[in-house]
Amino acid sequence: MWNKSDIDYSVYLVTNNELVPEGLTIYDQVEKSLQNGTTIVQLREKELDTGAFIDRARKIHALTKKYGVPLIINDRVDVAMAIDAEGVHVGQDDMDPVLVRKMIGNDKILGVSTRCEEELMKAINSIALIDYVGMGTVYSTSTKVVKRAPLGPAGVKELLKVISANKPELKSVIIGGLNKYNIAWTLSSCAYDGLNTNGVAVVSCIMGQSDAGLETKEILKSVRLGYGKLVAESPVIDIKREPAVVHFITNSVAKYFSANICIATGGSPIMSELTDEFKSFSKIPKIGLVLNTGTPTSSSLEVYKAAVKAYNSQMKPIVYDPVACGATQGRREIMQEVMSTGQFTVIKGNLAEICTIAGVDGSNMRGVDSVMDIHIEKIIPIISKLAMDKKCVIVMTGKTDIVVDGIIPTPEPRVTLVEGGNPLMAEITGSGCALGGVIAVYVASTSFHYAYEATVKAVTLYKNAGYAAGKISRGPGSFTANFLDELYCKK
Ligand code: 3NM
Ligand code: MG
Repeated sequence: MWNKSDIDYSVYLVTNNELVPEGLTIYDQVEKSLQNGTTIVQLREKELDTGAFIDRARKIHALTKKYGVPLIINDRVDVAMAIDAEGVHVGQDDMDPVLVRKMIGNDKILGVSTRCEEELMKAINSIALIDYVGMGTVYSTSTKVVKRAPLGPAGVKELLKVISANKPELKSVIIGGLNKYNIAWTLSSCAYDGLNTNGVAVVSCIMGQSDAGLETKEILKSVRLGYGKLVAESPVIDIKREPAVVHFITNSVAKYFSANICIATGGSPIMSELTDEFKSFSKIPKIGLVLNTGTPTSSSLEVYKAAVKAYNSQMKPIVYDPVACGATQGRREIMQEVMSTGQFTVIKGNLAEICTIAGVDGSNMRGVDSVMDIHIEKIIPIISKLAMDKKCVIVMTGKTDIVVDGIIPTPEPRVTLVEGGNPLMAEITGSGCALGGVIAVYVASTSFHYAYEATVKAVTLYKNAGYAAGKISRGPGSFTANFLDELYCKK
């Protein structure tokens, strides 16, 4: 018999048979995940006929029982009753929770999906004795078609406030686009405001992985870090008080200039491509990585991947600059490999680079306007979608820099256009690359939750310094010196 108040919702695995990699089965995935710390399982089947659904549910139930974990059936009360599962989960368009409760009795777990305050209040006030609510979508997801904008951590916090004000004993889990990288950040953001959800519900980041056991372990670690408020908050970005270290993996042309610019803006640069060091660098408290793939060699990819893994594992920011990533097939492949290795905090690129990453043709995006060199109304939706999909901040550089927030959509991504600069910036080599370092200084100086604000600050500083330096310079030589001075004085 289950004591409902003791159910551990920390890692709530929702199955999806379609995501299971070739050569593995749903049973392999669920069992490996159970062995490594999943605390509750929901069987979610959208295609199976009733007989096959019951058959699968019985097999999954045998596994969950073996590991002492409750099994929840999505939507189908009859299937849950047929196999005597521990509970049922219903969405807003499924059977009324009051009816579900009548059918399953008071001892079973009943969960309901809620997407907004209104649905949450309905669940709170329901006479169905709902045990927990699922709250989502937190971030964009490709596992399920969702019509509403993601809640983001801010939206989650609003819902958690409603629970704590109206029914603090109601359990909750969050769902949608959660992965081993963003779980700690999301939970710590809630914990910082004294709000706690009971767990994270995940699908693709376990079901779709070749090593579901390892991934479960990492997610559990991320959950614990999040509850432990790992991420120090510093809403005021003060780089003078909180100097950051920037680890540059950057192209050979930009190294010297990037290091100088980094120092001028208050950071300490480290240039290293020695993979053995990455792990220990990534443990430095305020460090950010600039990954600039501008001059790749035949062995660079392994260095890039090792760096992404190291910084992701320590939840440290990465600014990715995919220089000329669309120029050749080789560069395109490097970009795709790097992108699939992990999570980035900021991606910075020009029009062509951002379009390449977004997989769209950028040739019709160029405008003729002298202020904006692009069709802003066409490009913003593309950048916004990319930012949401990749759950990061995107900076598109040009005459006007565009910064878009895909980390904390509220509910639409925030967009800032930054004007300024000077044409001489294009006459000195590495000025675009060095901006990545300034962004890293600012982003590493604050917490993940303020990555957008930090990026806007860095980009604005850069444009302002370029503008001021341009006014007093005769050409690229004096501009370089003046630009460095302006950054140094304005930071
Ligand atoms: N429900 P993943 S989002 C099953 O918002 C489900 O209610 C959602 O999958 C909701 O962890 C979702 O792969 C899918 O992003 C979540
Ligand atoms: Mg449903």
